[in-house]
Amino acid sequence: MSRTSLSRFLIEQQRKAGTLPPDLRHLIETVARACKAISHSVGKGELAGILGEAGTGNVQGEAQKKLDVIANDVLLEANEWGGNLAAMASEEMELPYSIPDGLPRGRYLMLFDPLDGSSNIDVNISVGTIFSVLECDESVSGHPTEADFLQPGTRQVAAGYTVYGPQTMLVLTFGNGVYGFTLDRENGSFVLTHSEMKIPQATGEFAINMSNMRHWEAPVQRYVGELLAGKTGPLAKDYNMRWVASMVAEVHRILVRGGVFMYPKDARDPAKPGKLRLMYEGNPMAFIVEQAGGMATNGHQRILDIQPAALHERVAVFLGSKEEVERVTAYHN
Ligand code: AFP
Repeated sequence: MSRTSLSRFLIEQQRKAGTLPPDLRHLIETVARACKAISHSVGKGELAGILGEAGTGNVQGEAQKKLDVIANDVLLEANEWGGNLAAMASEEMELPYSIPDGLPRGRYLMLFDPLDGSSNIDVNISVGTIFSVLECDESVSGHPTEADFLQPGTRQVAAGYTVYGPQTMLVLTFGNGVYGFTLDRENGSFVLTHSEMKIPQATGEFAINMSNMRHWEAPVQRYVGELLAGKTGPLAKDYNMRWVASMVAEVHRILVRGGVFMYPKDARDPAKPGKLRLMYEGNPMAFIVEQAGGMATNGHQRILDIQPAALHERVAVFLGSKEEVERVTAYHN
């Protein structure tokens, strides 16, 4: 069987009616290289002494794991000298990281969650990297600021994630379908294994952290109540439940076999519209899910249409198989 490497796939995309600019191709290759390094560290675990807490906190007040910090540094170092980016922003940094003076600056902005699901690292469960690429406005001449990143998800030119599980897989979209690449650990290259990934419209599987049930708003209470009622309830169908607590792993499962993933707004902290972050979790995952034929809303509107007001803004998330996301969104509206 002839294999298509990530490099070959990207070059072919570039040739195909110019759908992929060369500098964006180069950026994605660099991100993929960084993800291989992160995959290697994740795979070593305790052998490299990198499990456990870093002893620091991030801007959201969450304790950082050693691997959160390592993955963030790997992504910054790999991308700062490539000449494709004007600045980067990350879950682990309060402010954007501008490409230092003396290094060539490119026209893209990248946001990432370097190690999503990091509370799962120490227990050897899948974690992942999520990234989103935007264009920097041409009028920005100096160092980009937070305001330059505040673009709705519809403006993303690329998004992807790498899941570090039993296999390491990179899943990508540039707005014309979703493609999955499996890391061949023997020769170190990502190989196209999942072409044109499509989410089934209907599903019998849902994912939500049920321990928060008492804090949910009425539409979510109603919807999950109906899922739990199964065949004898209004949906007349039995549903199965999964909760990995790594969004990357949940989205990957949904891309492969369908399902609905929810992290709703809840009453634990009424000031927050949800737990997940819009710009480096909600937007890239919504872009991928929509490109695979699924749907992603905050309960009221399409996630990709939200105008962000802050870099680390939070968002409620309902994504996956269209029939179910439509239903839970209709209950909100
Ligand atoms: P961590 O990266 O802090 O482990 O958070 C992971 C996450 O943002 C997302 O990947 C999960 O879906 C969600 O949080 C899990 O949250 P709960 O711990 O509230 O279930």
